[in-house]
Parts: sequence; structure tokens; C-alpha cells
Amino acid sequence: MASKRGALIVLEGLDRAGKTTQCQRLVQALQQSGRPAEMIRFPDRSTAIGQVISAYLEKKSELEDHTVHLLFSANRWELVPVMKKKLEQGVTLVVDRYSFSGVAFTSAKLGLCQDWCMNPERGLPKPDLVMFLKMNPAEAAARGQFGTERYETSSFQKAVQEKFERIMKDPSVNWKVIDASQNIEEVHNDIKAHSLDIIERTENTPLGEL
Ligand code: T5A
Ligand code: NA
Repeated sequence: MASKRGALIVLEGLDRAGKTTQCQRLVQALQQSGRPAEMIRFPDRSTAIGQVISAYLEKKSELEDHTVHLLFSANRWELVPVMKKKLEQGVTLVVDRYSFSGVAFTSAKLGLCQDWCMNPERGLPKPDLVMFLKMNPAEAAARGQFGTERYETSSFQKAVQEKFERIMKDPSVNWKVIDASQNIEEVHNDIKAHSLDIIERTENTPLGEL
């Protein structure tokens, strides 16, 4: 590779673990230190597919379980050309949820197996680092605005947590567990340290595939 590429950094976790807050803080910190960085979030509710997903999450529409899973996946695939271009240009992408949310949430619904859920994600750009913001589902639920969207019930979040624990056992993905019950600044410092390290270590390596 002629020039240094950006890193693909993903934040995962239960609803209200602080992913969006931390993605924004990380992008800001990277930019302030002179490293080009941008944030992406999934679902990207701005696209045509994203609007279908958003209506489903807001319980304004019903969709069959496999169908909605494939829409979440398609919503990632439609962003791949832009993501690859930015990474090649040296921009680090900080991503708020990715394939792992897709697999954890759908497989937490009864009857849909993890392998089936992972298949449409195969071939997507592979994150250089996935940080799991770990916290107790009950504590997460106590944070602001919990309980309005489709998956925001404590029993479902507990099932999602168990799925994430299984997904994190995959040694082909670079997982780091972050204690998300700390205050915003402490969580940020942990995330920033891991991110600076991975940006340096991946800048001369090729981007992988899931
Ligand atoms: N989904 C998603 C699928 O089923 N399949 C998929 O493929 C994908 C990608 C939408 C839903 O879609 C599902 C998963 C979700 O159920 P979303 O749009 O990301 O996902 O959900 P949001 O509602 O936007 O965000 P979350 O609920 O996930 O919250 P965050 O981003 O984890 O938390 P954040 O940063 O917004 O913080 C929540 C509150 O906590 C406070 C914040 O100020 C805020 O009020 N807070 C803290 N308070 C104390 N201490 C800290 N350390 C704090 N950090 C944040
Ligand atoms: Na969020």
C-alpha cells in the first residue's frame, strides 16, 4: 500500500451502554490530535433501507424476522464503497454498531441460529478493533430514554448480552472489553488508548474481510 490507511474501529454493546457518546468523543479526540477520523453509525437511518429499519424499530411497521435481519445487513453493504474509500484515504472510521449487533440481536430472537445470522455479513470490511462496552443490563436500562424502541426491554437485553458473550469468543476478531459502568471520561480514556495503539499498528497492513 502506497500511503497509510485509516483504521476501522467499532464500538458494540447493549442499548444505552454509551456507544454514541463514546464514538463522538473518540472522533473529536482523534481529530484534535491531527488524525483524520469520521463517525459512521448502523443502522444508518438516512438511506431508503435505513428508513424501513427505523420505522420497524419505532414499531410503526412489522417485518418478518429474517427479512429485517437482511435489511440491517444490506444497510451495511450499501455503505461499503464509501467506507473503503475513506479508509484508503487515511481516514480512521469510528463505527457505532456493526455486524455483531446484527448477529446478537437477531439470534436473541428465538429460532434464528448464529451461523445463519453471520452469513450475510461475510465479506464486509473487517474491523481492526471491536470494543465491547460491557455493563449490567439493569444499569444500562436506568440511563436516559430507555424503553421506547422495539428491543429495549430488560429481558431481551439480557438475551442479547448472552449472545454477545458467545460472539466475542471468535478469535479471528480483535475484541477488547471496556468497563462501560465507569464515568464518561474514564471510558473515553480506555477507548482512546486502544484506538491510538490500533491506528499505529494497522496503518501499513491490508484491510481484512469478515
Ligand atoms: N440493531 C442494530 C439490530 O437489531 N441489528 C443491527 O444490525 C443493528 C446495527 C437501534 C437498534 O437496532 C438494533 C440494536 C438497537 O436496539 P441504535 O440506533 O444504535 O440501535 O440505538 P440508540 O437508541 O441510538 O442508542 P443506544 O440505545 O444503543 O445507546 P448508546 O449509543 O449505547 O448510548 P448513548 O451514548 O446514547 O448514551 C445513553 C445515555 O446514557 C448516558 C448518555 O448521556 C445518554 O443519556 N451515558 C452515561 N451516563 C453515565 N455514565 C456513562 N459512562 C455514560 N455514557 C453515556
Ligand atoms: Na446509540
